[in-house]
Amino acid sequence: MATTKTELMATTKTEILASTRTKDGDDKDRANGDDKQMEHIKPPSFPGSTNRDSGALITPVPMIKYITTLLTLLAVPACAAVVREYSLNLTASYLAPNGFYREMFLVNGQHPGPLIEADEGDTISATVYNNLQVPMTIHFHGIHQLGTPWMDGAPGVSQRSIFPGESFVYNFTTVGQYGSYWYHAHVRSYYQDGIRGPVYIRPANDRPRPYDMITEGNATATSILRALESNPTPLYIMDWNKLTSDAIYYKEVTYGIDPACIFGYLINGKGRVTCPTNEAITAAGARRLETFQNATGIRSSFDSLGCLDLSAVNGYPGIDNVALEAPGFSTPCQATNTDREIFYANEADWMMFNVVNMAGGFASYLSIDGHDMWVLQVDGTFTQPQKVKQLYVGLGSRYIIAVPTVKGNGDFAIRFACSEVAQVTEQIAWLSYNAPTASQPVDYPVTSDVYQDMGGNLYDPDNTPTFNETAAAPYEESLKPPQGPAQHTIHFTLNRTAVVSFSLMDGGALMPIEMELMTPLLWADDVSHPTTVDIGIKTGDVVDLIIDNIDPVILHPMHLHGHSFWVVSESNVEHFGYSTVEEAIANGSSTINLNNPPYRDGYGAAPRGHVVFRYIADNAGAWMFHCHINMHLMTGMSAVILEDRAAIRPKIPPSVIDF
Ligand SMILES: [Cu+2]
Repeated sequence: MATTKTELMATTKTEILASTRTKDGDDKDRANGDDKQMEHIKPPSFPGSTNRDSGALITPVPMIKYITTLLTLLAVPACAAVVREYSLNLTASYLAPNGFYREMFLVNGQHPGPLIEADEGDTISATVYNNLQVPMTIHFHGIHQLGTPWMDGAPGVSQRSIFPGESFVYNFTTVGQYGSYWYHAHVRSYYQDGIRGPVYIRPANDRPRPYDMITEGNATATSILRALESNPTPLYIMDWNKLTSDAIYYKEVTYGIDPACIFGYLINGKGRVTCPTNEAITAAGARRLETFQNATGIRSSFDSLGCLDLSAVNGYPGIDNVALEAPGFSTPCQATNTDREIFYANEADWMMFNVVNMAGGFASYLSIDGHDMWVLQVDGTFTQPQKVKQLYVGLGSRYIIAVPTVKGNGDFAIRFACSEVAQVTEQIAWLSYNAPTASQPVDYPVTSDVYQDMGGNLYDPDNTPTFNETAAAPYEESLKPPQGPAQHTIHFTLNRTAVVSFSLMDGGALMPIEMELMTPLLWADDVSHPTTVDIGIKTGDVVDLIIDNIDPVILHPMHLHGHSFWVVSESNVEHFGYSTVEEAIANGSSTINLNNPPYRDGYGAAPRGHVVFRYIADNAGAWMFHCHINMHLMTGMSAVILEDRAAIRPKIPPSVIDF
């Protein structure tokens, strides 16, 4: 699927493949030899490319070293690390993935963008061509950018934006990382418009895998799983809006309202709008109505797309719903019959899915009618396997699941139901045992066991195992957090300070969206902004992040750049209550787990609860820590943690600083 080429090269080309800014206007000068170090190749032609001169030079490739390396590779094992080159061409289009046309963004002419794949240890070199009319950066979500913090794609933090007509080369190693990741725009909320796609890194041969535990030692089954692992089936969930993200943001800041709802989900970029009865929505949303009433004292209701009437939160009784343009309030639900995704299981004994939540706002519950799911990896780490029928899919998080097939006849629904208070909405894909056909299965199947309703509620909770995030410790038992006191403890409070104002810093300081256009904090002279944490973290230090969520309704999915972390304490009913982990241990806190905690790069902080993340500062840089709900990030719920900046500052390539 990837419209890319993979070049076999040794891994010592960083200085040559370092990011290079090109503009159509200065291509000629470079081609005339003003940069003698580089040879150039013509870029591939792109579907949907609108305004780029096909002769523009883009990716510098060191030809002599390339040939030398090819010769060298003849003598080395096939598994040697290589540089995998990708081109990501960003364009705008006008399409209707759910049956309703709107402006949207594409990567290489598609949404989601093409798969970027590698073997563990490879180097990825991805050239981004910004043919949009807005600035852009790409963040490789979950990739640590070990030693290359300037490739992290956080505008105003680790790089300057790629402006329209420009390109930038993201060049980084995958050493030490495997499994499922994704890439997405990190400027404003543009990934919700379509700038998002998957990254998959096949694990090294010597990684311990938990497959024997689920196959009970059956060598054939284990080898099947091992084979499936090289190319798991994509199962990407993404939310979809009626308006562009800029239009939504404009309404937020102009009217001071929170259009929290979506126009429905897409799965692998496909889906349709369905219009359940109001009775069905209200039944599935009973839990949400109760939660909302407990928090606000108001009995709310749902619109025809399952969106909870949030006038009370918005502070507008009798809100102007036309101005809000929440889906359904402005226009009653209209069903469409656009295609859904279909997977054909045929005679396979197992399916393996790569589940990625690429949404801009919502977590969801996944279940597959009539099937069990074995959860094998979470956020790029093999975990103690769990056999479940429902999986909570956190915003930004990734899960590798193995599904034993049932080999019946018929079509089984793969269901994603929104888990958030704001909306009852569901999208389905199909797992089919029928012969592939051009026609789509019926709307709602009843051919098999259905475990959850469109609100994610279980029909039979006592007999339906669900994924236990807290218990999903790494399979490699040595992957434990450092014991003893941390060198640094940072306390954060998640709070909604106004209708469209979300804070993370104690004291309520907000990160302004204008930060995106400022000199990146990675090398800026002035780092005194109130959302920058500059406390002298040195390489090797242990850092604890204590996060209390005082919001009564919203779970905030917190994402840390540059690191994975252990979730060493969590609660959905109480705040942490101590100033350090040490103090909590000394006082006999029951929520601390330093023995076998989950290892993640994103994790939800429950309303009225807390989480504590512990990580080792092994990656000097300037790292964002933020809520992954785009609207919260854009209105302030973000911080930057500086880590041994002095050590990395001299290593930043001039091409990045001068970009
Ligand atoms: Cu949030």
